[in-house]
Amino acid sequence: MEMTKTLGEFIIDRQTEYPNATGALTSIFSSIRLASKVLHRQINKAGLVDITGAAGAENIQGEQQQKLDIFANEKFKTALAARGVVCGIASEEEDKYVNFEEGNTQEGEYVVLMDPLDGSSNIDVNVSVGTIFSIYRRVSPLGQPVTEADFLQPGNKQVAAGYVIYGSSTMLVYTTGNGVNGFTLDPSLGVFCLSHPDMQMPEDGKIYSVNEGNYINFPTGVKKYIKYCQEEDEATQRPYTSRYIGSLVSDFHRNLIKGGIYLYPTARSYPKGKLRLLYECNPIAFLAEQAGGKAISAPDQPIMDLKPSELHERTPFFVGSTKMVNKVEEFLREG
Ligand code: AHM
Ligand code: MG
Repeated sequence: MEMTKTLGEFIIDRQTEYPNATGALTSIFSSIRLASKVLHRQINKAGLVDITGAAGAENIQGEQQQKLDIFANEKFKTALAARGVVCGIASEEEDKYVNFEEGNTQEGEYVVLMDPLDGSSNIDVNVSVGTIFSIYRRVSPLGQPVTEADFLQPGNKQVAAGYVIYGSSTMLVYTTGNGVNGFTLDPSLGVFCLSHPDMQMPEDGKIYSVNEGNYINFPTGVKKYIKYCQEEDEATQRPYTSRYIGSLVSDFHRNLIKGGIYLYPTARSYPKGKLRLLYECNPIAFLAEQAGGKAISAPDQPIMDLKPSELHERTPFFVGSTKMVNKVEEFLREG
């Protein structure tokens, strides 16, 4: 077997490209890598955990069995807290941000925002789920307690972002603003290997991904775009193909590789959209743009320019191949 570069080697190589690098980011990636391997192992036996948990969902010590999303949150939190370079995290699973430095004198320069187990409703049916993460430099002074403002930064301030997809194989895909690279876990070695160097999202695509069950309540522009996707036209190779897993990481990952668009507009149950700006949309938007794609919340409104006002803020989300996002933008503009 030809040995490819491991994620660890790749990060060290890249570090020399940044003259003032302190190694802190490398350390954060080590934490993420470790936690994702633990999660990979747990997800792979999720069906078995369900069997043993069936009788009252308690384990042998009489403790309540942890749901996998809580488990994921705890593992990532612990791994990120351990190295002293992250001053706090915000997570879809936590009401408030978590200060890692309470009662100690660490001087973590970075904050991490994450959705530890996105698409967790898919776990019960053995469908892919993911972890999404986003890394920022803190804006509050070092040595002071981390503040909410450290987390409420626009996506264009992200230092790095990525996801782990626990699919037919487990992959870690990330960017530090210098392209997108994908690594596949070799489970027998426990090592992520560079399998998808310099990922590029096709400029155009033929796949649209949306929960069409919400159609009746979609804005008019979105309804028209969906009809456009379904119409026959030889020149543009329509009708397009509809693919929707209901797991953002998996839907985005497929569209990143094959070309496509993912839409989560406003809907009756989600008047502001369903997806979270900080934990889901910003990191995915960063990856999309770094791979040559595009992400908006409305016409002429790039996701990463939005100024967040609260941690769990939601937004409509349109992300994918640039030409497809441009097209939906046209329809949204016309209303
Ligand atoms: P979650 O963070 O509660 O798992 O919700 C986010 C998920 C995304 O992964 C997915 O794209 C979307 O919700 C699916 O929503 P729906 O079931 O409404 O189509
Ligand atoms: Mg989520």
